[in-house]
Amino acid sequence: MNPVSGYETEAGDVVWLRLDVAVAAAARREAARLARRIGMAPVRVAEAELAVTEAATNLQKHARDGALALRVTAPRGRAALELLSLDSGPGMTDLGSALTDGVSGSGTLGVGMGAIARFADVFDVHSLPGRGTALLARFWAEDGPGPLPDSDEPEVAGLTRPISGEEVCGDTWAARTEHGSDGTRAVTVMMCDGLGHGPLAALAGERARAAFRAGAHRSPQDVVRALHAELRGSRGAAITVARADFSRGVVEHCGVGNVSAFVVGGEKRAPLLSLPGIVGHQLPALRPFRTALEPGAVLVMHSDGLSDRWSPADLPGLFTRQPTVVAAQLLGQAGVRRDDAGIVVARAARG
Ligand SMILES: [Mn+2]
Repeated sequence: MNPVSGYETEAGDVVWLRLDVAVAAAARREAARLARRIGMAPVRVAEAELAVTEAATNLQKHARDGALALRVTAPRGRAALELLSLDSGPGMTDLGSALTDGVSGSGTLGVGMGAIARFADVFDVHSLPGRGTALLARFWAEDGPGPLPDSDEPEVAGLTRPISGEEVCGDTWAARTEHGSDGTRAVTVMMCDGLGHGPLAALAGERARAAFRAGAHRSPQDVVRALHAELRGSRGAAITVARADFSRGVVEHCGVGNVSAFVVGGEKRAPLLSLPGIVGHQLPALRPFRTALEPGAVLVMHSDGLSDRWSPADLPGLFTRQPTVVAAQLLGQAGVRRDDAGIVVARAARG
């Protein structure tokens, strides 16, 4: 295949805000700071601030437990501010009315969600009644045409969250899409769990991302070998690299250490096996694995900061949502607090 276009994307800094009395003010301040950093026009900054404040107030009033995440991303090379809201219930039982301002005033999380949806350039939400809601609102840095170029490229997004008490995260991800001249659409994705947590684990993750960037157009096995060389002398990491070729319907992957990876299709998930070892310390004999990728299937890879005991059947409707919402909802439902957490999700473009 001869890639003629594509883009790289990777984990960046995520500002996590836990629920407390000051969450709305803190979220607003942080949103304004990030929005200005990417050159957003003042009027648009004010709108983003309003949406973020609304989301924070909603969580504070109605959620049992929850968090907001704010970050700068660049999906397909276009800078944006992203707001994610996660909660563990009660959740919205009626999304339809929740999206209509003033209709669902009866103490659900839906209050004001219509306002957030209207302000955002991209809005998506998934709710599990009684269990939790994940909401995404994206604000482009610059006004521009609605549809993105190359909209038939695969979609990929991830999310990381440090262990409680740490500022930096040892889990990280990176992805590179390929848009071949022969019409192929593929994405190569890395999930990396730097051993332990804190700055040294984060450093291993940084080195892994740099090596991944440098390793374009290689097979997953060769990328893992390159990562192994780059991570010598570091903490070491568990890493899975997978190349999902949506045109040919196949995933090729290579995993070393404890990263969970699945192809999810319908109510089933097929695990992508990894080999024992530590990237940077001890590499086993690598061999390629191939797994079928049915139309509509989604690739999910996450660290052990999420329990791997989730089931697609328990998450109805989730795997048709935006990859960011899939990642956020899975983190909310399966995340553990005693470790760094990282997840990345890739899917074919939806026509
Ligand atoms: Mn871990």
